[in-house]
Formats: sequence, structure tokens, C-alpha cells
Amino acid sequence: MRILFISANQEKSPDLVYPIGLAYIISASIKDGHECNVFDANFHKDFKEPLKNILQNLHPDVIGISIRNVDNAAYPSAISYLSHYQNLTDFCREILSESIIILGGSAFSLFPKEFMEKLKPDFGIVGEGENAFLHLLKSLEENEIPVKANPGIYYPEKFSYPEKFSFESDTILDARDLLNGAIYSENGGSINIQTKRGCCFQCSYCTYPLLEGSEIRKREPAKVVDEIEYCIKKWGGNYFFFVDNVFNSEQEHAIEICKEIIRRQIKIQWTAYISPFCTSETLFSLFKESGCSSIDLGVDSASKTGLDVLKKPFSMQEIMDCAQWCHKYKIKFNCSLIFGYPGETIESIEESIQNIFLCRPSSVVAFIGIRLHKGVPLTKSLEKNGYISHEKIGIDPVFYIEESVREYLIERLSTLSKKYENWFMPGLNTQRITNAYVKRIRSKGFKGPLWELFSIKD
Ligand code: B12
Ligand code: SF4
Repeated sequence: MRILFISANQEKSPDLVYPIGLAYIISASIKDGHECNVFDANFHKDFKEPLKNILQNLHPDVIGISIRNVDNAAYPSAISYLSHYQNLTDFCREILSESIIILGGSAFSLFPKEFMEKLKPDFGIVGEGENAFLHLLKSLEENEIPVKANPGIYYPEKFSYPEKFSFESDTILDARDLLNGAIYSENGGSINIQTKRGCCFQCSYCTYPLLEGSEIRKREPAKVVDEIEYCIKKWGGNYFFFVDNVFNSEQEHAIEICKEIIRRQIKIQWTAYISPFCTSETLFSLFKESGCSSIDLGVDSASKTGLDVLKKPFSMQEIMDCAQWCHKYKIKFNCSLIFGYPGETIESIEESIQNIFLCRPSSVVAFIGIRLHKGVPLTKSLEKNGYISHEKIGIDPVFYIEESVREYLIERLSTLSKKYENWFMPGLNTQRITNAYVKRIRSKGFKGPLWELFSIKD
């Protein structure tokens, strides 16, 4: 089939992000013999003219649209991207009413019913899209109504994630090229790469097990490193972002990848999300040797109550150990925090802040409140105890904030972010790093997450 793939994302904050999810769908489609074309809205703020040209010249049978972010998840100034997605899908319909529109991506997967109602595509695919997308195309080619189509929503893989990273294919490299990898590598902070999917934990607020499944499916380390080498050769970039929800959730696998980078003597820098469970000093020393420049330490809370309520699978001691190894091996690290969870008190807020100061991170990104998503343990228990009804949770962001500490939190975190330049509160608009500034430092070659601007505190 002739397909036009559209990456709808236009968010440039905190950084320009290469649409790797769409690259995977394109890779699968190339492998299956489909004609693949792309339109990336990131490069066309006003997308109408260029999109009209491509739609009219191409007349695609199918338009596959990837929608990544629902909103920026930042209380109190949350931004919803819904109207942009609506404009984009309406425009495609207006220009070519006969093409079949299929939606997918993390935003769609979190609110499939709601996006189906608002954007009215022909189909939508929830979760991992490679096999489902090809299956749907085949059904369409054969003029069959997809067996599992469920009033327009197509859910084939929602509860049956493959056991292996089964969509491994060399066509990922062609797909990466089609999506202008070189421009992203030059203007963004990193080249993104995935080493596995799935998370076996169940932190109370987290959507990742819903999006990727709770079975971990790993790629072969050699394949991951082949892809790294390809990107370096093709695009000249050498800063990589491992986009796994937790890079070290299987310590052995992370170690194998580091060792393979070291064995091939590839000179790269990299960053990743690291969780304080499943770590060791050996892991951090291999991180360093393989080029790890920084890690985002997914702490979430540094108070005993916070770790319990958020169901984090590690202790305060494990957080401290990681911080100590980062200092020893000179790896910059950011601590991500969530304040205002159910049961948060002024004491637990202060305990968390004090413990984070003890860790001496390069930076801190602190969120106020929890953006509620359907189907996660926290939301389910809030629904059960009557705090909120299921219907109220949707595309319009709703946040849980422990009411008794709301004002204290806003005041306290504003003060901290004014006093310490390395404390960031997305949503409080105290941010000193503007998009224009980011563009300037990127054009001068600064790579990595923006918080790498701050050095590790000795
Ligand atoms: C790594 C990551 C980041 C990194 C990215 C670094 C980089 N250089 O790539 C950073 C830290 C920069 C980041 C920033 C943000 N992120 Co982020 N991020 C992630 C994370 C952990 C992984 C994303 C990823 O690359 N996945 C790997 C790819 C292969 O998977 P995928 O994109 O989902 O694609 C699959 C399917 O969705 C589907 N699919 C995708 N497209 C299409 C299209 C079609 C047609 C079909 C059929 C299927 C399909 O198939 C794909 C392959 O199986 C996800 C959480 C998660 N586990 O998904 C959050 C996530 C995507 N981020 C999220 C958000 C909100 C943001 C920010 C807005 C946060 C903020 N306030 O700063 C920014 C936005 C940045 C931007 N410019 O857009 C949300 C989006 C949903 C929401 N709640 O709105 C997520 C889901 C986390 C969450 N809270 O639930 N992020
Ligand atoms: S917060 Fe991290 S460890 Fe916990 S469920 Fe989400 S991805 Fe897994």
C-alpha cells in the first residue's frame, strides 16, 4: 500500500525529540513491502501548505499518524496538544477524504477511546504498533473488516505483548533515514535508541507498564550497538539517549551493552533513565567506561512515605549508593521527584528535600502533583474510594495533589527554584532556560539533556 506517515509532534521543550516510535512502524512497513513516505510536523510549524502538497501529489491509501504527547504533564500550567492533533487530522480529511487514517503512539494508547471520539480516524492502534499495523493493512488490502475491530478501535495487542523484541529488523536503519535522523542529530540533544521494552514493576502512578507491557523484551546487545555505529556513520552524532523506561531493569543486559560498546572501542557519550534498584558499583564503572555522561535517576521521592505510597521498588539507602557511585565515577545525575502524592505531609516534603541535598545531584526536576492516567494502580484506588470518577480522567489533564500541602508545596518549590539554578519545576514557569537559548547552545554543539549544563556538586 502507499502510506504517508505523519509525526504530529511539534513540542520542542525540553528538547527536539526524534520520532523513534514512528520509525519502528515505518521499519516494519518497509520490510513488508509497503511504499513509505513521511511528513514531520516538527519541521513545519504551519503545516497546511506543505502537507496539502504532499497529500495531493501522493494520494496515499493510508495515512498513519503518530501522536506522542497528550499534554506536558506540568501542573499548574499544563498544556494540552489536543487542538493541534484535531487540526491536523481534520485537515487530512478535508484534503483527501478517501484515505484511511490510522492513529497510534503513546498519547493515543493512553486515551484510545477519547482520541477516537475527538479525532475520528478510521482506526487506532493501542500500544506496540509494528505487528498490529501490518495486520490491519493486510486486512484492509484483503477487504476484510479487521476481526477485532471494536467500534472503530483496533486493539489486537493490548493485552498480548510479544515475548521477544520480535520486530528486530535491519530496515530500522532505512526508516531512521527517512525521518531525517541527521537533522535531529544536529539540532537535538541526542540520538535516541531503544534496547528493550516493558517494565515489570508497578509504581502506583506509572503508565509505562501499560504502554509497553510488564514483560521485559530485550534486544540483542550486538544489534543495539550495530544501530549506534550506523547512526554515528550516517549522521555524525555521537551522543545517545537510551529511551528504555529503565535502562538497568535487567542489570546483566545493561552490562552486556556497555561491554559491547567498550569492546568495539566506540567513542560515544550517552544518557539514560536509571532506577536505584538493580545496581552495583560494577555497573556504574562500566557506565563510565562505555561513555555514560549522565543519568536521570528515577527517584520520585526521597522520603520513606513517598517511596511506600508510590510503590517504588528500592530504598533510600539504594538511592544514596547510586549518588555516591555517580560522584565517584564523575557521572552527572538528575533526580526526578514527585511531590503532593496521597498522604504527603510537610514533614515528608522536607525529608525528601533534605535527602536530595545529601545526594548532591547535578540537578533536580520536581513535579507538583500527579497527572492521573486511566488504568494505573493509583487512579484505580482513587476511583474506588470515590475521590474521582473514571469518566473525569481523560485528555484534559487532571492532577492529584494532596490538598493539605498544595499551597505549601507551590511556595516551597518556587523558592527553591529561585534560589538554586539547578532545581527545575516544570509548570511553575520559573524556568531560566528558554527555547531560544536551547537553540543557541545546540547550534554551538552542546549535547545531552539540558540539565547537563550543571556540573555535579562536589
Ligand atoms: C524517553 C522519553 C522522553 C525523553 C526523550 C529523549 C529522546 N531523545 O528521545 C525526554 C526526556 C526528552 C522526554 C520528554 C518529554 N516527554 Co517523554 N517519554 C519518554 C519515554 C520513556 C520513552 C519514549 C520512547 O522513545 N519510546 C520508544 C518508542 C519506540 O515507543 P513509542 O514512541 O511509544 O512508539 C510505539 C507505539 O507508541 C506505537 N506507535 C508510535 N507511533 C505510531 C504511529 C502509528 C501510525 C501506529 C500505528 C503506531 C505508533 O508503535 C511504536 C513502536 O511499538 C516515554 C514513556 C514510554 N515508555 O513510552 C515518555 C512519554 C512519551 N513522554 C511523555 C511526556 C509527557 C513528555 C514531555 C511532554 C514531558 C515534559 N513536560 O517535558 C516531553 C516532550 C518532549 C517532546 N519534544 O516531545 C509522555 C507522553 C504521554 C503524556 N502523558 O502526554 C510519556 C508517554 C510518559 C508518560 N508520562 O506517560 N521523554
Ligand atoms: S516508574 Fe519506572 S520502575 Fe516504576 S513502573 Fe514506571 S517505568 Fe517501571
